[in-house]
Amino acid sequence: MACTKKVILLTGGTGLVGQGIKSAAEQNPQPNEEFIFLSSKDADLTSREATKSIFEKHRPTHVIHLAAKVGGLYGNMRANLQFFRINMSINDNVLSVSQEYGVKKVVSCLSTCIFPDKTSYPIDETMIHNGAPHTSNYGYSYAKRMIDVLNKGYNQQHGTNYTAVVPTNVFGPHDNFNLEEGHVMPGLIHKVYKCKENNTPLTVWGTGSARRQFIYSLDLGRLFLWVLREYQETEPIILSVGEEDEISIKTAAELVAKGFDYEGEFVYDTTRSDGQYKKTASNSKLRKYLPEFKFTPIDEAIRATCQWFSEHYKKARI
Ligand code: NAP
Ligand code: GFB
Repeated sequence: MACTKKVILLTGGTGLVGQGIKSAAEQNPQPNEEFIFLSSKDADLTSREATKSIFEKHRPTHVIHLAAKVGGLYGNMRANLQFFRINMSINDNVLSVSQEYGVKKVVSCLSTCIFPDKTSYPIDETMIHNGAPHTSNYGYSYAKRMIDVLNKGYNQQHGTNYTAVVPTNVFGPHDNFNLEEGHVMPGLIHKVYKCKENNTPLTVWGTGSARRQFIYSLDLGRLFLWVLREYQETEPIILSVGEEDEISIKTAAELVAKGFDYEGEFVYDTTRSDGQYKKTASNSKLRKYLPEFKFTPIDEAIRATCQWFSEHYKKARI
């Protein structure tokens, strides 16, 4: 029996995570799936009218909702208000218009930084609303938590099938390598690339002792497709490597140096904040579903991203 055609609209499809899903879909295509990868140039989703017209144009049956104002620790600390307001309007427009256009399934993207800062570890999916997030990114975090609230409301009152995934820190090709706005992994990759070129020491911001779990965008892309195709729950699911794979920022910097065969000196700028010390997340719910899923070894994934950055330096977001 022929499978019904799926028209899958990816908001924020041109970014790091969107392009990770694109690679995964190209590696494992399904004949009944058509993907549309949107950028903000196709439609500014803070505008309800623009959101409606892009849905009118593509008439999606499924939505992967990634579009957001996204940034690293220092970008968030400078603009919590904008992170809250812009993401609140994007999320409300996309979910309400999805309901209006009868979209069968929406998979939205949260982040492990939204969990309470003062918590027991490891963090799991039941803890999303158990207390205030870290002060460095409360704007982004509360706006993301409201996606979970919106999902519950639409599912209860309109019988929709809206769910969400919760990745840890993501890295890979097509990331934002801007030093002030971007995340730590692309920041370190951009810095080491320049330090190697200029034969200068690497400055790591903060003490280097903070700890993070990092997921490669291509692995996250494969997991997103599994959620779209197989995951039937409306409750969120954490998409992450295991707790045992959590590393310090110092180790992340050492792995990036190895990725570029850089042997220069490391300097720690402790005038810069460490942000949240850790946000150790459990992936046991994911492992119940996918016990055999293989994550790309982090040194391999970092070396591949260093190579991508070297090859795309001129066109990359820096
Ligand atoms: P990204 O690389 O910065 O991409 C953001 C995407 O959103 C781009 O396609 C951008 O379009 C689009 N966008 C931004 N503002 C928009 C607007 N007003 N209207 C329409 N589209 C807009 O971000 P990312 O890292 O891939 O993040 C994707 C999702 O993953 C986000 O929801 C983020 O919260 C989540 N996430 C990311 C991480 C991480 O470590 N990066 C971790 C956990 C969760 P343009 O290309 O036109 O700018
Ligand atoms: O990825 P990142 O910017 O954000 O990581 P968070 C910040 C950690 O890396 C801090 C250290 O401990 C910094 O001191 N660090 C060292 C650096 N060198 C650098 C560098 O060159 N650039 C950056 N950016 N950091 C974000 C949230 O938190 O996590 C976002 O603010 C989002 O909202 C994201 O959720 C996934 O991991 O601290």
